[in-house]
Amino acid sequence: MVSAPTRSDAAGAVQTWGNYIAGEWRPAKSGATFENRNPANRNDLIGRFAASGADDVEAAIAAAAEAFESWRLTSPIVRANLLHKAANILESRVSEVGRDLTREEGKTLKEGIGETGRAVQILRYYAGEAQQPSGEHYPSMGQNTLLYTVREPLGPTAIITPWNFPIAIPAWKIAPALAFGNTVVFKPATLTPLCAVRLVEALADAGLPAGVLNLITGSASQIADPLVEDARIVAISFTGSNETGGKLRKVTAARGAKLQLELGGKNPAIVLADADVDHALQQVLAGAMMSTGQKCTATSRAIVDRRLAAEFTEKLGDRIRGLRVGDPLQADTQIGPLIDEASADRVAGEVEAARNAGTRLVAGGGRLTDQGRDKGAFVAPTLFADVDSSSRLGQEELFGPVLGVIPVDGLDEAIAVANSVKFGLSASLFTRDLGKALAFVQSIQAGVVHVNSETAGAEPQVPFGGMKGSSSYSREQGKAAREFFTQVKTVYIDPPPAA
Ligand code: UN1
Repeated sequence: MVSAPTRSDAAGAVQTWGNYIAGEWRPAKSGATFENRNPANRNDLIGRFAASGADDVEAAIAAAAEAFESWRLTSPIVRANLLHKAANILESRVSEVGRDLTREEGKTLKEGIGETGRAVQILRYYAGEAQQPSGEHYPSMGQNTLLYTVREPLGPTAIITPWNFPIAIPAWKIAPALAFGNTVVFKPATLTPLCAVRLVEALADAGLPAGVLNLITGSASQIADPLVEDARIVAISFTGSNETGGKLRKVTAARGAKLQLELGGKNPAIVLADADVDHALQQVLAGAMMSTGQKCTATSRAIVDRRLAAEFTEKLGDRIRGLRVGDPLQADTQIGPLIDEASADRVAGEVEAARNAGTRLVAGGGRLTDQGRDKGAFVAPTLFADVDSSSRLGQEELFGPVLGVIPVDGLDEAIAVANSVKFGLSASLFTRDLGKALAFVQSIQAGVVHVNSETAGAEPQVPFGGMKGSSSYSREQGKAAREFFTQVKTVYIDPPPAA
């Protein structure tokens, strides 16, 4: 049996959750389900979710296509009111949903509740955006011509999201899609379906009309192709791996669909000799280790002036060794597990390979299995010193709590090293020198640039996205979201000739 979502699980009962299609919670047509387990404790079964197939995708797309005909004509003010209502509903559930997020994804409770609050803020932001002016009035050659543009919705869209921000990223894609009159088929990461259910539930409870937002859970290998290849899906917004991003580029180029990609990062924090060292240490630590390093905006390279490098590395190592790693539902835990066993083994393998290549390990260095941590996907927060920028550790995104210090001589070399990777998502500089800050802002190849703050974080009112291999030149959030989720119609209106 598929449960309608409930917000408090009966003690001990394991629920089965459905897809949400055409305004109804339904099991997969095949009846198949998959299990979702807590990455901090594999004995904790969170629930069973619909393992969808091509026929479920078909039903979701058909519902989104049908609903588009009336949703595109619905007043933006009505759409705004629905988003406001959903924001209020989610806000009233913020501690329960934040707890679900932590149990399912593994980031700390503070981060889980914080991210849920962020989703609330995003829903509110797009409720406001929906009410902003759209289109422009232009002068015309024709004396009496009314010449203007309007921005119209695209149609049914596919929203494909990762597990690392399991409620904020879906909110920042779905809210603008809906605000500007599109309908949605939402395919969340297989590892975090409960957060997807919680977000959809808030929008459904707010009174979103049937078919406007459809959720299909399950494995990408079963549902991605029928979703992204369907001609009715006119636009796709995806955050995830460069590998999947590359496949989506091919599919959408071949059939002419609009595509927005947010991919990986190998984000540098440059620390100059004149920086406030304590502040830089604290920000670099947070940028590298919060959410167990599993952010595409995480800091994974500390590029430090050689005069400071030894002292900085030693102090950072002390702080990293002092981090409390454990059950993220415990209030005093600072670092939770990785998302699953496979990720923990993969990251531990990368750490082992870097050690074998002779890189100097300062802190951490592998799986943690004591203090009950053998039940979960725990990896020690890890620091390497004197990293060679051209090594794998210096170039590839590891997506875990692993940071390398790369010593350099001054700002020019720091920027050259920072830019020497295929990614360009976010970057930080720590300095007191305004001239150096401005030179950094001008030459760093990154879509999001920070001076004296960490590389992660994204406020909803400004564009977010990367340069080079991190993105697809389009941006998300802020006013950029309207550009992606609408298309322009140019209108000439002339009076009929006088009789
Ligand atoms: C943040 O830094 O708070 O998947 C947001 C990611 C990014 C979002 C980062 N797309 O990690």
